[in-house]
Amino acid sequence: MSVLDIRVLGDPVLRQETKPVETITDELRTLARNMFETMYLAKGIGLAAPQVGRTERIAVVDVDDNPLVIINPEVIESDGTSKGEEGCLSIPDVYGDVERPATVRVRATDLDGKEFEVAAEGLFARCLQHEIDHLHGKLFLDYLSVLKRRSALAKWSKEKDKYPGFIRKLELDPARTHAHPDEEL
Ligand code: K1U
Ligand code: ZN
Repeated sequence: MSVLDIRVLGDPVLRQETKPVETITDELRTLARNMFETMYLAKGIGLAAPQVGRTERIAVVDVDDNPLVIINPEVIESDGTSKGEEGCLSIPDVYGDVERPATVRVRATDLDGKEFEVAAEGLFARCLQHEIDHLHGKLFLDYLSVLKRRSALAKWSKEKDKYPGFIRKLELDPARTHAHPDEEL
C-alpha cells in the first residue's frame, strides 16, 4: 500500500470534472486501497480522486468505522437542510459552515462492479455530498457567503506556502517508516 500526495487549493485538478469509470480494474482497486491509507493517515473521513491528482469518478469515505468506496456516485434523493462545519484535506486548517440537504440517498457502484444505494444522514450525508462535489470540481468554499469566503481565502493565503507545487506531503507514521527487524537482513 502507498500513501499518496494530496493536491491542495490552487491545483487545477481540484476544479476539473471527473470521468465516469467504465471498467473496474485491479489498478482502480489499488487506487482505492491507497486512497483509504492516505485518508486515514490524514485523519479525514473522506477522500476523492482529484485530491490525489486522479480524474476517475471514485471516492472513499469512512464515517463511524464504515469504510465505503463509491464509484460514479449520484445523489438520487435529498431532503431537509442542515448547517454544519466542514474542513477539506485539500485546504488544510480552513473551515466553514455549509448548508446542505440533511439526508441523501446515493446510488453508486462498488469495486465488484455492483450498483448499490445507500441512505445517509448527519455527518455521513455531509461527507458523501462533500466527496461527490469534489468529483464535479466543487469545493466547500463555493457555498460560503462572499464575506466568509474572503475570510477563508485570507486564512488560506497564510497557509498555502507550506505546500509548494500545490502538493501536501503527509508525514509517514514513524512506526511504519522503520523496517521490521526481520526485514533489515
Ligand atoms: O474530502 C475531504 O477533503 C475530506 C474531508 C471530508 C469532510 C469533512 C467534514 C465534513 C464533511 C466532509 C475531511 O475529512 S476533513 C477532516 C475533518 O474535517 C473531519 C474529520 C473527522 C470528523 C469530522 C471532520
Ligand atoms: Zn474536501
